[in-house]
Amino acid sequence: MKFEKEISSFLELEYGKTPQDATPTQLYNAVSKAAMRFLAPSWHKQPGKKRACYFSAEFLVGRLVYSNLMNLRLLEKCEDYLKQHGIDPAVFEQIEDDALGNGGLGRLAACFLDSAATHNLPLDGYGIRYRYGLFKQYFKDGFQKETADDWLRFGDPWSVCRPQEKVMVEFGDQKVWAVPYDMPVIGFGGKTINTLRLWEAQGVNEFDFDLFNKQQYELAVKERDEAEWISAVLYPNDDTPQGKRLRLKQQYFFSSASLQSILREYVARHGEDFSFFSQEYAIQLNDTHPTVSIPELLRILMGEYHLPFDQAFTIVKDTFAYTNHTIMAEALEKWDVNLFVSVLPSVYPYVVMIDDSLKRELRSCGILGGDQEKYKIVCTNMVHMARMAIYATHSTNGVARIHTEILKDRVLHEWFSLYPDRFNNKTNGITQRRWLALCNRPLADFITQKIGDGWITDLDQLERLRPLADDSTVLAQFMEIKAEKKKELCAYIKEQEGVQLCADFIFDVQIKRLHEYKRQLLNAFCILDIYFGLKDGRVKDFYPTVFLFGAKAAPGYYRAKGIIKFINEIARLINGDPKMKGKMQVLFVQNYNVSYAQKLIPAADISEQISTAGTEASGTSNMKFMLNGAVTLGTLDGANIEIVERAGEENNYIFGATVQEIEEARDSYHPKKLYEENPRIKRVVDTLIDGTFSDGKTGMFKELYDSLLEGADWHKADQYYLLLDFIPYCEQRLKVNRDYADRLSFTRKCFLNTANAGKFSSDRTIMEYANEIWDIG
Ligand code: GP0
Repeated sequence: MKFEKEISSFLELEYGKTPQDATPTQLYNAVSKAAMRFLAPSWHKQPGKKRACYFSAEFLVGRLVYSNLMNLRLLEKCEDYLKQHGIDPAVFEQIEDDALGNGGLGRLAACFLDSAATHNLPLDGYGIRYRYGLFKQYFKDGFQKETADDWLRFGDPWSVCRPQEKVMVEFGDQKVWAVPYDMPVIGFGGKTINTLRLWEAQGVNEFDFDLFNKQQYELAVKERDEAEWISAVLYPNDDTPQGKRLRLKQQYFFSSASLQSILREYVARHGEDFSFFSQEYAIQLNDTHPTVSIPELLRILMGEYHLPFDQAFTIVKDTFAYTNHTIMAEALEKWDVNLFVSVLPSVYPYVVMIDDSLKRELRSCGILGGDQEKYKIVCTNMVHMARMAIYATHSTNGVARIHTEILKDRVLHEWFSLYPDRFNNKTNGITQRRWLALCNRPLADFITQKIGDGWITDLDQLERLRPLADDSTVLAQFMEIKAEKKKELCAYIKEQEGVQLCADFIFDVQIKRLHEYKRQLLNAFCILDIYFGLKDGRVKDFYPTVFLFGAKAAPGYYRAKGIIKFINEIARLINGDPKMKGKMQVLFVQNYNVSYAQKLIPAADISEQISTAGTEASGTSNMKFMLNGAVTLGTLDGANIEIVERAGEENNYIFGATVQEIEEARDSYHPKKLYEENPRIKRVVDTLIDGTFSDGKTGMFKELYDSLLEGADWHKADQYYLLLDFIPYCEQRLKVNRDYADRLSFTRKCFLNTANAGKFSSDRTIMEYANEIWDIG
C-alpha cells in the first residue's frame, strides 16, 4: 500500500478518524506506524557479519518522527500529505522528545547509531527502556522545579515489543524478566536498518486467579511493582554517579539481559563452541555504566558453559572495549563491596577472579606489594569499575585528543605505562543529518545548491565551500539564513517562554548541563560586568546582544540550582532595566532538550564553550554550533582545540588559561587576592551577597560566594578558576562584539566554521571505531 494510504487507513481503523479530525497524537501514531510498515522488509540482520554492540545506560535520541521520515526519504511525502489535509507539517512538534539520556553521553550514543546505520555498519544499541526519562524542568520564581517525563503518553509507535525474547535477570534478592523493545535505527536512504534494543523490567509471577486471596494478591502486586521499579526512571545525574543500590541494579539489569540475548543468538548458530564469539561480536562500553557486563560474561561462560578461566577471560578481553568520557575524579564509578555483594552475590566471585588475574599479571611485571594498590579492582572495600574496564578489555579510548592525552599522562597514567597499546583516541562527532539537514533546512538547501548534497553522508565535502568564503553575495545569503533562523527562534521563544527577543541582536548561546566546571557562573558574571560597564560608560559601542542559556541541573545539585536562580535574577534585572532596552537581553529557557537545541543552535552567532581547561572531555554542542555557522568563544579544552585547529584561531575567540597554565597556577592560586585587587571582579562577585539579588532567603547565593572565595571541606576556593579567566573572558567577549559590527567579515568567520566542520561528523568517528576497535569496517 502507498505510504499516504497506509496513514489514512491506520487513522480509520485505530481511531475512526479522518486526517482532518485526528488529534496530533493520533496523526503521529498513524504516520509512524505507516513508516514502520514501509521499513519492515529491510529491518533484518545481515547474516555472517560481525556485529558491534553499543552498551549504554542512555540513548538520547530526541524526537524520532521527522528524522526517521527524512532517513526513509518519506519526509516530503508526509509533509505534502499533511498540507493536502490542511494540517501544518510542524504538527509533530507537540510530540515531546523521548529523553532517555542526560546530556552529551547519551546524545553521542544516538549520533553513533545514526552514523553506523547510514554507513551500513552493523551496530546495535542496548540499553534501558526507562518508564520516565529525564525530568522536565520549569522555573517558579526563578528556581528550577522538576516534573516527571511521561514520554509514553503519546504512544510509542517506533518500538516493537518482543515478549518471546524476554530473558530472566537474577539479583541476590530478586528475579525479574527483562522484556526487549526494539526500535529501528534507520540509516540515511533507508537501506540499512539496525536495532536499538531497550529492556523493560517486569515481574516474574503471572497473577494467579485460582490462588486469589487478599494476601497473595498483595504479594503479587508488590513483586511486580518492585520489578518494574528497576526500569522506572533515569538517574538525573550527569557526570556524577550516585552509589545507589537501584542504580547498580539498573546497570546489571541491562548488561545481563543484553549479554543473554546476544549469547542466545550465538548459541543458536554455534552451539557451545565459543571460539568464534569475539570474531562475531564486539561490545563497546559507553563509560563504566555497563562495566558489570565484564564479570557477567565471565560468569555465564564459566558458570553456565563451563569454560576455564583463561579461555573465558580471553574471550572477554577480545570482545569488550571501553570509552572513558570524563576525567572528573568524582565521576569514576566505585561500588561499595558490601553493596555489590548483596545486589550481585553470584557476580562478585568473578570480579575477584579478574582482580586475582590482574595481581598475577602485575607481579609478572615486577609490580609488587603497595605498588599494586592503585591498580587493584577491589581496593579499600570498593570495586573500581574503570580499573576493571581497562584491565579486562583490549581498548580504552578518550573522546577528544586532549582528553586522551590527559588520560594517558595523568588520570590513568599507571595503566598507560602498563598497557600503552590499549589506549587510543576517538574524537567525538555529531550527525549532520539531525544537526544540519533536519534542524536547519535553509542552510542545508543553500549548501546543497553550492556543492551538491554529498555532504549529507560525507561531511568532508563541506571543504568545497571554502573557495566561496570571499564571495560577498554568498556571504550575504549565509547571513540571511541566520537572520531567518533567529526570527523562527524568537517566535518559538515568545510562545514557550512568553518573552519577546529582538531578532536583530547578536545571539550568544550557552546550552549544556548545568555544572560548575562548565562555568555558566562565569558567563553570568561577565554579563553583569558588561551591564555595569554599559551603565558606567566604560563599555561603549556595544552591539546589542541576547544572552541565552539552557540547562538542567541535577535535582540534588544545590549549587547548580543556585546558579540557575542567579542567572534568572540577572535576567530579571537586565530585562527590566529601561536603560538596557535595545542593548541587551538575558534569557534562561525552560526545559532545554534535544528539540530546543535544534532551534537554538541554527540561530546562534556565538557558541559559549567556556569550561575550565582540562575538564570538559570533548563537548559536542561545540561541533553543532560550528556546523551551523557560529563562532566559538571558548577555552582550549576538549574538542574546542580541534575545532579551532580546523576552522582557524582567527575565526574563533579563544581565551583563558591552558591546561598547563592551570596546572602551574594550582598551588599558588588565590582567588581572594584577585577579588580584592580587581574592582570589576569584586563588583560582580559581590552581587551574590550585597543585596543586588534575592535568592529567596535560601542561602544559595552566599554558598556560591563562599565556594569561590573560601572553598569547602571537599574543595579549594574557586576550584574551576572562574576568577582567573574572568578578565580575559570579558575582553574576548567584547572583541567578538566589536568584530560583529563588521557584518561581512564576521559572516566570513561563521562561514569558514561551517566549511571546516567536516571532521566533526560522527560518521568519521564511527568509522574509526569500526576500523580500529571493532574490526567491522
Ligand atoms: C561525560 F562522564 N559526559 C560523562 C558523563 O557521565 N556524562 C556525560 O554526558 C559527556 C562529557 O561531559 C562531554 O564532554 C562529552 O563530549 C560527552 O560525554 C560524550 O563523550 C559532554 O559533551
